[in-house]
Amino acid sequence: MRVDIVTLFPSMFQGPFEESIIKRAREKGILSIYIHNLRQFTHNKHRTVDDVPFGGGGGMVMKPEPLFEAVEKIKEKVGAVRVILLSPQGVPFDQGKAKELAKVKNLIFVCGRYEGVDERVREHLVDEEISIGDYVLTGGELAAMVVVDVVARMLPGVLGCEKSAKEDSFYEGLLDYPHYTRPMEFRGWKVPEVLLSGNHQEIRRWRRKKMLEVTLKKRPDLLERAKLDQEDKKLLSEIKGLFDAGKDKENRGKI
Ligand code: 4FV
Repeated sequence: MRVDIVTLFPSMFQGPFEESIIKRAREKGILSIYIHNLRQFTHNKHRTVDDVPFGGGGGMVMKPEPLFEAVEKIKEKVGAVRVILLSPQGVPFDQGKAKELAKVKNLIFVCGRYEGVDERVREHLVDEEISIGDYVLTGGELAAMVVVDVVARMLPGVLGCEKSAKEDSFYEGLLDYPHYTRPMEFRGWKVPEVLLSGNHQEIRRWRRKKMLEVTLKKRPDLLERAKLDQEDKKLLSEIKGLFDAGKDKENRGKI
């Protein structure tokens, strides 16, 4: 996969893409990342990339010309590419969107600043908009980093043998099961026996049950969308039974 990022702050990308998994993915040639300074695509003395909003109001708006020139220059070099604008108006980013983007060969990310980009950029230059959350960032750079990080993990060969993305939280729309490592007992807190049993059938069942339990407790909204098989539904009814019993006991306690 090739990723091109258009930004006013190229140096922001120094840290995140030069460590650990992303660094190795670049070294293995699975992922190549190119950072472009938007000012390179201006031609006046002040290298202007923004201007006052028509119709008045505070803040500045990013001009269309530098952004169009930047993206079109990259397209000349890269060919077929999907252009993504990071903005609060975008489609909420999630693992499903990441899985979809991981299948795309070339991506260009446009990082907004100030009040945002001129609307003609959104209408005529961008293929899709993505939002990483319902809050306002100072710029699209952090959002681009988040999206590239999540998508990179989904690329075949990026996650070594230690883990496959298939085991991820959210891969099947559920939260992850609890993880334990040595010591077996820490400050009197023990690791669940089943994980020490070597009985992989039992361990798989326990982990599945925990994924359902944790998701029911922390993100019941995800359960509606999750793909659950018969065994899951059976486990879930057991869990709900326990939950309700627990609630009743709790309520009885209150009386
Ligand atoms: C954002 C988000 C975001 C809006 C104005 C940058 C800022 C400024 N991007 N998900 N939430 N962008 O807040 O992606 O230009």
